[in-house]
Amino acid sequence: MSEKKKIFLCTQSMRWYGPNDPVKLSDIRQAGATDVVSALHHIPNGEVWSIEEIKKRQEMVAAAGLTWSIVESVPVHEHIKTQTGDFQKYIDNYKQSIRNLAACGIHVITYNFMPVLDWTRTDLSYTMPDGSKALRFCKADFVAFDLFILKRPGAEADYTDTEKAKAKKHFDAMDDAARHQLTRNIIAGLPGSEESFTVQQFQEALDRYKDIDAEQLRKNLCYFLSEVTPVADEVGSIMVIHPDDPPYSILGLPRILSTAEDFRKIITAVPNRSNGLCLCTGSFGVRADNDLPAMMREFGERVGFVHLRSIHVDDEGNFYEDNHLEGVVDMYEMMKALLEVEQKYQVSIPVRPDHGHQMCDDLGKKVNPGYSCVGRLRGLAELRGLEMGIAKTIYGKY
Ligand code: DNO
Repeated sequence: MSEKKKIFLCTQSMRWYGPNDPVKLSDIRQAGATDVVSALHHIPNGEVWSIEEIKKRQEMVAAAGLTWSIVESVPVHEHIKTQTGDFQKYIDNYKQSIRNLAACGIHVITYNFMPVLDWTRTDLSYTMPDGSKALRFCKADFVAFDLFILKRPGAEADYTDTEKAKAKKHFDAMDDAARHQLTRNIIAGLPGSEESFTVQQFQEALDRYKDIDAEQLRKNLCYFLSEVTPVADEVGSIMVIHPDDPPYSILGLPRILSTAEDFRKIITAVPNRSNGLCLCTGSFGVRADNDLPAMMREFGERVGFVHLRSIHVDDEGNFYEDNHLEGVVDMYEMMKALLEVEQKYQVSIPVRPDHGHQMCDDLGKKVNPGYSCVGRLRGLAELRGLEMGIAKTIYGKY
């Protein structure tokens, strides 16, 4: 590499949920991030984000010495996913939001196409050996919810006898409070998901997918993309889709972004350059068949945003969120691939430490699960150090 060539590094960002977030913008600045990932959660799903509202948020962030450069997420209305009701109107509104964001200089838009639920966990305060709290997905608890609380018609057919027996044991061991908590953890909406349900509303929402299989859901996604990506191309923005979390079918729902092959299908159907990926290492990483550094290299420029997180996974499909440099994700190889792509295309890719343990002074505080301050600060600090070590070793600079 010649001395004069510029070295491209990651844009270090952190998520901020807006004025109601218990984490302050000054905390994010002190954590060392330069950029903020945010969304206008107060605007109802499906409505246009006006320039005025975008600017208001942008000014708040700028006043703290930070830049709002990534949206996570402009939510995709359920009617667009199921292609029912007013879906065309919601698509038109989405296009306008893309234009308005671009007019304000915001060009990275995260979204997901997971039916009904965004990300799913069963336990929001799993105690780690060091006393910090992690988010966890326990398969048997999830199956217990499905079979004995939701009582979803046909659910029995989705599980083996062993899984059912284990779920029954877990269910019997829970008191009413534990069952209530489990239900809330699954359907009351984790931070960032724009929907929240009662058990009955939840079953109704699932029923809307009765006749939609993965093939149909993919078609609906590709239709949506064929409408919005020409607008994003025109205004120089990128739409980055977040993978399924967890990366397999749950509750009989179709899933269409759990593997590299899934993303290949989406970009083959809609090759527009703004059809991008939010490479979430924690979501894809739950599957041993996802080679994350290889995905980073293969999808290259289409990776418009990276969530860096690791997980501990066991043989039964349980996982908990691990420290950023531990667990099954090889963060060293991932960061190397990320830096390679940045040099190859001469771009700086935004990354954020995804989630973090609730720890130190945050224990006992009211926090958005996964989004407390200190755990993410630890994550970002570790990731920044890793990046510096690799960049200095390979490119001689940081
Ligand atoms: C969870 C997040 C997701 C993500 C959406 C993107 O912590 O990664 O909620 O923001 O799926 O639309």
